[in-house]
Amino acid sequence: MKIKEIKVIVCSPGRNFVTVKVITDEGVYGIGDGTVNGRELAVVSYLKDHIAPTLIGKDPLRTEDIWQYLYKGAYWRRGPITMAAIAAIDMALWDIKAKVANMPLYQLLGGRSRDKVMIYKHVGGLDISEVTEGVIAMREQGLDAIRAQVSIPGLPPIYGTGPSTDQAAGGMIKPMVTEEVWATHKYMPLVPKLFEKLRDAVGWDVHLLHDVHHRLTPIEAARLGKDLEPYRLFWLEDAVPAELQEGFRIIRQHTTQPLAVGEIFNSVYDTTTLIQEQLIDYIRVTAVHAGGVTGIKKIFDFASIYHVKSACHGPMDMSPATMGANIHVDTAINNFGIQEFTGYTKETYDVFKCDWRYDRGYLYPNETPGHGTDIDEDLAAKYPYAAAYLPVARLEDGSMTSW
Ligand code: GCO
Ligand code: MG
Repeated sequence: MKIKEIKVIVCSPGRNFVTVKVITDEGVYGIGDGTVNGRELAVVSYLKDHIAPTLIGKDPLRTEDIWQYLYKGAYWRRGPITMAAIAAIDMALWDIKAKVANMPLYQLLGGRSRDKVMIYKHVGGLDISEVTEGVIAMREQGLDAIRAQVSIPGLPPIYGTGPSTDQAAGGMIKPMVTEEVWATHKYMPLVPKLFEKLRDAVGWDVHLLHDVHHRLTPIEAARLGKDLEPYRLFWLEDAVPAELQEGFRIIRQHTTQPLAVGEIFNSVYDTTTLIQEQLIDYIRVTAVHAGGVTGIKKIFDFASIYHVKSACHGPMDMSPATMGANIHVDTAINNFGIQEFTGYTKETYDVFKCDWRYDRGYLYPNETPGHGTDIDEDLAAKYPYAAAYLPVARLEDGSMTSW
């Protein structure tokens, strides 16, 4: 079997997605996702100009060798654009391999380790009572794990908290960069009040999560972790900007609050200190941003040695193909923790045909061959690329800060 053609499909059914279709000389094809939110066309060029021509004629079943060929062979290793391009090809090759084996992908990754994949969704709101109502409503929809974010009084709504930044409504990305305002001292006292109210409202059977989105310093994060301990969060996510892995040592010294990080990581080398020193509890890499099925499997297997669990990043800015790949890895590995799943818009589900399914707080892999996601190319063509950017953030004095 040989790779005959590699198509790179860019479409925007509500938001931009970069999709790869690897077609073999025997007619079997595979689908992969290479979407990097706000930087999509960089991956398109990487795939079209620098990868596709080098893979024609290669054996698509050599998934490990092709991964290493693209990783080691580029010389310029790692980075989000390179790793997303490798991921797109890798996901498509695993899709092909599973179709050739006539099995759902999880069978090739070790077989089933669990019956269902627990997910969490997001609730945001302009004040604590609005968030509480949202969490109660989600609980009624069957969710066993819910992430809660609240707007900060005196500041305009920021990421994840209000209608202007509501991902589910697709409002977070804009045709041009918008600027948000951040003030740590206004945020810190508010979050424990939110979770006190939530525990009163929904009790202790439900997992509650919170995303700091890389906004604190280590000692601030340590303080927040301590203040949240009475409410026993499932995790505190991205408490600090994670380039400096050593920052987590300070947080860990001060709090027993479980910690999660990893959505912007793209290789196992971003995680070595964090995992080997057991500074985190959940590693949140995802198939598209960390080198595909091959990439995240390497990271999760490494994490399993150190009691760190998986938690694939999964908002709607990665395509259903990534979600399909994630669900199969989630199903197969032993050290699964949780899967983020915000769901997709109707337009996205129309373009991407999914055999995997969601039901009341849990995801179930397809039993059909492959990772269970396909693309309707004709329909995709009706949703052309539309320039879109994530916001940036400034402190109240106007200086740039982490978004
Ligand atoms: C999450 C993330 C996302 C990111 C987004 C950026 O936890 O789901 O923080 O919402 O902000 O993926 O493109
Ligand atoms: Mg996050």
